[in-house]
Amino acid sequence: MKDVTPLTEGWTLRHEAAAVPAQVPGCVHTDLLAAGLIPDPFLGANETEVAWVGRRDWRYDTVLGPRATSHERTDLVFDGLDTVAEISLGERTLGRTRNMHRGYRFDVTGPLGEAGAPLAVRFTSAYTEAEAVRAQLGDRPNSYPEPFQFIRKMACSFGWDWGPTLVTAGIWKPVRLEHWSTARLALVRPLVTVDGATGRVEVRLEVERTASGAGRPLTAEVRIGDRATSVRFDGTSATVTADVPDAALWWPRGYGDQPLYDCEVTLLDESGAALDQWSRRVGFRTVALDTSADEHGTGFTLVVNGERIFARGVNWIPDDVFPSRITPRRYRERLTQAAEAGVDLVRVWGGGLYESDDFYDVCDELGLMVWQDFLFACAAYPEEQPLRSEVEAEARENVTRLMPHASLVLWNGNNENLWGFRDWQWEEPLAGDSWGEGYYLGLLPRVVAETDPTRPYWPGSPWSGSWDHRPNDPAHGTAHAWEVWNRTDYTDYLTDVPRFVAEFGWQAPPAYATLRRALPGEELAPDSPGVLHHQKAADGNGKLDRGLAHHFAVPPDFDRWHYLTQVNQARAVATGVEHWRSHWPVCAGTVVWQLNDCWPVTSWAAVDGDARLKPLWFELRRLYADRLLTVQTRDGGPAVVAVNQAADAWRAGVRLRRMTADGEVLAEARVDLAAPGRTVAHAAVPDDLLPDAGSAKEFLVADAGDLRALHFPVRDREFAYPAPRYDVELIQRGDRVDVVVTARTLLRDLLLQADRLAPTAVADHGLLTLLPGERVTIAVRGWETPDAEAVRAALFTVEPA
Ligand code: BMA
Repeated sequence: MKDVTPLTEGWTLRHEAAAVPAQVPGCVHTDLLAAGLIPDPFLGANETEVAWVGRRDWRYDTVLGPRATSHERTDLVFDGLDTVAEISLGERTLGRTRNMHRGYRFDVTGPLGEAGAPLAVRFTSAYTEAEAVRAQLGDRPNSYPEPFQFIRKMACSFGWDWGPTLVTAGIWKPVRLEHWSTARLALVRPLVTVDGATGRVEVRLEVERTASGAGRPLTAEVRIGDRATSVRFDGTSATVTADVPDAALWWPRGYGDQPLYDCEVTLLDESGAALDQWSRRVGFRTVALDTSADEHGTGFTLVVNGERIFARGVNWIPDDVFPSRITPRRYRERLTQAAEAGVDLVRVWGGGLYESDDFYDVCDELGLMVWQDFLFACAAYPEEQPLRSEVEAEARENVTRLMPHASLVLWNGNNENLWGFRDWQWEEPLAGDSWGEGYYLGLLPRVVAETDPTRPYWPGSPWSGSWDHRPNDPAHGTAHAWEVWNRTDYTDYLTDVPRFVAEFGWQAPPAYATLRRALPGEELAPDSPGVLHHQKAADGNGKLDRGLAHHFAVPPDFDRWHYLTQVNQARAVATGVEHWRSHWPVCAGTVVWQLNDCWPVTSWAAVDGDARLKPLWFELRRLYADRLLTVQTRDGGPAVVAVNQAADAWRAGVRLRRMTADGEVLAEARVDLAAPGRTVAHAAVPDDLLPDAGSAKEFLVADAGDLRALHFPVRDREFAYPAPRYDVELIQRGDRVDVVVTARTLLRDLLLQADRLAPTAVADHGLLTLLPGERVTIAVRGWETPDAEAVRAALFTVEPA
């Protein structure tokens, strides 16, 4: 049987004349940080101070000990090198690499002598490589002033509109020695399908043989549960098909369970001795993308096990700008945060990574569908060498690696590049140069079809299905709704019904405690130097303020600015999701930009860079619940809408109240809605329930069970809010403190910023609107020193203009 020796210990990183201990997997920045040689780039403006690190070459060293193996072959295997590296063992150069998204294997068979042999990995700055390729192939348009499209490296490490420019290098994934004889499993591709009640795994495998192993009969055995199937073969490839009768289906969360089956592939020699083994978990489900034309345009609906699904999505970016720091535990924490917000689809965005298997394992377990972009974002990408063969190799490797995962439902060619070519004036400067079209419409669909034909492929996001329509035409395929954040007001989400909204979002600062930690000593202001440094979007704060000014008077002080920008973020996303979900099945998904952050920053994220939940996260939990009650416009007037994504029918008795800001009920009525499973039902709001927009103090409250929808006919700054009054009571209950707030007036978007009580404190509610007399209990955990005055200082609510 193959032997594996991990090579993660004993590395050093050479810095000037000294050698500092190096972590493998790891990267230069985290090693320098651990050695106290650079300040934490996430704090203050240290990012700028450490920019030199990305421009330098670096070297990692270790020693391979003397070899005590009886195996015929020894391979040195790197799962990932970031990025431009030369690997040498003793005097011998083993190879050179230029792609972060691939693994590398070198034959290092042979004795190393008593003392072993030095192993060195020399990294050239990614800038040197990217700039050289750019010089060779000619510049191409992109969205940021960095050469990220000229090198196969996580694009956002060069900086993004939410990310710092921290161009690192290092051995970012595990490295090991593999000792083997006769043959090893070089490639295992399980094609998982469902045929009636039978689950089928067709394993296509390729083996590599030693010279003495050539031509020897081998057996490949596939075991699923207690059933085994095998074939004998003497070449370098074989196919073994294993059937699982009455297979339990894997479902996205909310649609059923996530049964996973252990699938084990064993390679045996003619004596029956095991040579190599591969094991993963697989899940049985079918997945299709329905993009048929209809009276509304070209649809874009995911269909799993025959069930058409409205995707409740979020976009995922690398969870750390230094991805070697992302542990399995951290993936689980972040993805659980997504699942607990009601999310059922995560789109892995093309400026980041093909994530580690740990990510997809958690998605398999939680029933989170994964839409995986190929790694191209916001740029024209050259199709010539040396990039073309890297792209092909990387695509084949990652499609193969990820195909066991039941959660993976879609491969997508790129982020915004087809759109950029057509609508961002790229065509003229390109002057006929290649720009990536051949990847998205040629190479990548071919790689997916050849490697994993069980999954749908879509050329890009946004993309309309053909060049007949502009890539971002909302009536066709996927659309990104960015005009609204960039230029208008969030109420403009209501102007159309795209078939699938793959990106839209609104910025807000991170939690207070996150900013406080990131900006030590700074007096926080919306435009203080650190706050601005941790805002990477072009005119980001201008957009925040203009977005705010449509609804509120922009407050001069930081605390209220911080609160209101977070309210605006939640309201913006709510406006989009409520509207688009209410138009199911014409619209078949919303993928909020973005779930997470990669450092502490003002961004579109729902979970900030220190893992704290922004009010948007709590709002998502309401917006993405199976049942959503909302007030929308239908046939020219307000209607109450019941969106029911559960399997069971929802019969909603909705109590409607037309109220005033003082709590007076002007009219009351009941409407009954019946929404069969996975449908939407609506009913017009009766005329006498319509709040009078002219009065500036009337609004509509719709209640169904514990769900509530509110409709204010005028904007906040025109609304006659009362001066907010409430009572607060604290009740200690074991390790939590219940904060009981009783409203004495209308309280709109009441928020307890628990992290202001203590950096460790978390609350179980986000924004809450209370009518006069209503009471809510907010449970706070992680708060050792309960104090009513502190609570009052951490409670915010909308105030009269
Ligand atoms: C789209 C995304 C990202 C970006 C976001 C916010 O362009 O694909 O590139 O971060 O919008 O501007």
